[in-house]
Amino acid sequence: MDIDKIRVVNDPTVKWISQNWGNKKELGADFVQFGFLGIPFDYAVSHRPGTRFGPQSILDVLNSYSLYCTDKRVSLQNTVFHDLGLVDIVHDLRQSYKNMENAVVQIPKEYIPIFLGGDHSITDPIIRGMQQRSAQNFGLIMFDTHFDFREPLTGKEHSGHWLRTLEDVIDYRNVAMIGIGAPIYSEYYMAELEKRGAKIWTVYELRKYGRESVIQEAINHVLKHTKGAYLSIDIDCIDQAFAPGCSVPNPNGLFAYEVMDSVFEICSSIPVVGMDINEVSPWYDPQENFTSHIAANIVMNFMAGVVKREIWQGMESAAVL
Ligand SMILES: [Mn+2]
Repeated sequence: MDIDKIRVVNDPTVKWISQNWGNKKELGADFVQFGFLGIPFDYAVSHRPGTRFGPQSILDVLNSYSLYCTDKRVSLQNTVFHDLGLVDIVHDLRQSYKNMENAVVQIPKEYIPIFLGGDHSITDPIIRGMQQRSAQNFGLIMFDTHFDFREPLTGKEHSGHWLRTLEDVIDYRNVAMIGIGAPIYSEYYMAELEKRGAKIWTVYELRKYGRESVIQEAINHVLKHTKGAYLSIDIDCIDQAFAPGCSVPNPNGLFAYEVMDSVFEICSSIPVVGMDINEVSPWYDPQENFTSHIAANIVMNFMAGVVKREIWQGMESAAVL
């Protein structure tokens, strides 16, 4: 079996499969297992539709990559990639969210899941599912230009209020938000989130205080009351110059490397129980897969960070959390 390439092949005719593309005997005792779950969903997109095509596009790009994260000098050879297929999306918003949550709960405990969206509303059922499959409390580190904290209006659900609808299950003191900046919210949202204990860094503040020290502060913040973190990355945290293929392009976003390096540094420092990358909408890319390549590179940095921490440094796996 050729394990020099990342091969996560998604078969839309199979709703729930788990394939082991590596050979555990060859890999030896130390290996990390990632589970890829696609969520081809855009019923709740707040602006332009098309994020249902995100998962396949990101997987296509990942399939063309090698097992070496060259930028960070980390090999992913001792890694098993499980294809968990696609969540069954039906013409019923609530049933689709239920299917997402049920799929997350079923993921074997020893896998670190990587969710490929989908609009950002998927993070509500993902977090609910992750809480059921995790033994320990984990914080949330979120990269997004938007707060996603609006009051939901019945019948007008969209991807801009998942952080609010989670208020029955999450403690905002364990939330760190990085890259906020879109001027479409009133001051209330910033004040309310900070009142509830969330830490927020805008794009300006990240650069003013320095990326590395902000990331360290974000880590310290979520570890105050938890044992690890879950990462939710909205591709619109990245500037539209780099990531135009998304639902809501952002003219004041982070540079792609700022997100990639931050994700790597977080994952190589602390236990990370999983991640989602969302809002990739490939049809808006001016050239094929520009934005999906950024998403795939973020996933590479996520995996490289986890592998560096768990294999190189021999730290306890986040999968046990
Ligand atoms: Mn978002």
